[in-house]
Amino acid sequence: MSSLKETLRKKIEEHRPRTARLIKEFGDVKIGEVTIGQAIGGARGVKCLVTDVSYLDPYEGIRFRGRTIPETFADLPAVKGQAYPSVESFFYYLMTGDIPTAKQANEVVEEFKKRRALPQYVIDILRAAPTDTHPMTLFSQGILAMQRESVFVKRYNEGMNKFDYWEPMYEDVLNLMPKLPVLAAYIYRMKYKADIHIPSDPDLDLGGNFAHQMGIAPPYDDVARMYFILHSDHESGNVSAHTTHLVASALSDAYYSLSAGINGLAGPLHGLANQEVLSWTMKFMDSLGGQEPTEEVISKALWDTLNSGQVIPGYGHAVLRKTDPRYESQREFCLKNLPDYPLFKVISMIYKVAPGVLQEHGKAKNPWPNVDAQSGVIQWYYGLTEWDFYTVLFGIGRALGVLTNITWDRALGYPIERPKSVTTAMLEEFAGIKK
Ligand code: HAX
Repeated sequence: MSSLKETLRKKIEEHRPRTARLIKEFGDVKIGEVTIGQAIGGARGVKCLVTDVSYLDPYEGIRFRGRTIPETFADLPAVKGQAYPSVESFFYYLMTGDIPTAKQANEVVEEFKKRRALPQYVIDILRAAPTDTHPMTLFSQGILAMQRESVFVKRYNEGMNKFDYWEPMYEDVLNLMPKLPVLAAYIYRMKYKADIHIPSDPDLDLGGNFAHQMGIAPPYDDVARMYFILHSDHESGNVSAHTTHLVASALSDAYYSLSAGINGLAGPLHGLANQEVLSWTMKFMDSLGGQEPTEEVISKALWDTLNSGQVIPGYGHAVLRKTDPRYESQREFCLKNLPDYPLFKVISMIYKVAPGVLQEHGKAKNPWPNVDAQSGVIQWYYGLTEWDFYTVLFGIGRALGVLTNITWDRALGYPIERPKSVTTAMLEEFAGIKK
């Protein structure tokens, strides 16, 4: 058995009594109340999900298993000769909460390599889709197509003890995760690179092989590692994480669950915002007709967007109340690696202007940028200019977090999710305005 699975088993066995005790002895303890505003308003701030994989503080930002982004990058073993850790070492960390040794991380690298080949039937399905199909649709379809391989379904149909559910879920997760970058690279090259494909390189880790199969030279491999880790998890309430968890709660397997989560990520208020940021910025640049952007014209363009009833993509957040540390981390990368790049300068100018515009507009509770405001510039700089593809990159990263979560959901025996709804008339009764 691999060291990851062994460690995970130990952690699960240690954790189970904590969850069981909380339900049995303290199940009636209140952790919050729900208002009418929250019931109508997308359950904002309602505490009704449990995860130990990450926690999002409105003012501090995300912590993965208790570590901030800089701490995570500093503490995980970096890939030899590179600035960032391998995605595989991060996956070990997310799953177990332990920083892996170089040997343990390498075991995951090798395990992922064994499982990453994309079945031919997935390729056939992708190729059968109309050529204008969005890359996110293809990505979701590719994941769903592989559902027939689910180990969980096979074991469930054979008859399995509830306490053993996590093991076949883990197997599905380990089969699915390494295939995602390969699937993504296939979609990318089929759509945008004359359908010419690059075979995977058996010497490379997930990030390295992704860059290689995309056909983008180093240091894009390190960019991919950074990007996937940064986008992995943002606690459980965001649409992609919540959807994946919700679908898995019906004992749907990892393929069904992740495909559903990816569909949620494809919404413009969620992951697709990274595509929207680039398309907004490029339209804005085009409108300048070659003139240098100034803060005044940026401000006008932002107001035009707001006045036409649209959102400023890449700004605002349902939980955060400051600049997203994932934005800051990518900004630092840009300041170090592409400080004079014209597009980065425009994005920096927007950062200077947009929070003030949004404050003056007076609606958004958080006028600061989120992860999506900065990520496209880096991709563009390294030659990935097809912005329709950006959310697929997000999807690979997000899979790390949500697949870890659903493994733990099965380990801790979380039940089928089923909140209660009320009618508008009932709310009027609660409010005391109904006769
Ligand atoms: N531009 C214009 N208006 C905005 C805004 C923005 N960037 N952010 C919020 N608002 C508006 C809302 O639309 C809402 O308006 P109404 O009262 O008319 O409905 C009002 O301000 C209050 O919203 P909020 O409470 O501050 O924000 P929500 O929790 O409702 O929504 C969103 C959070 C991220 C969806 C929102 O800020 C938004 O639409 N941002 C732009 C899209 C975006 O960048 N999405 C990516 C978010 C990060 C993420 O999930 N990445 O995957």
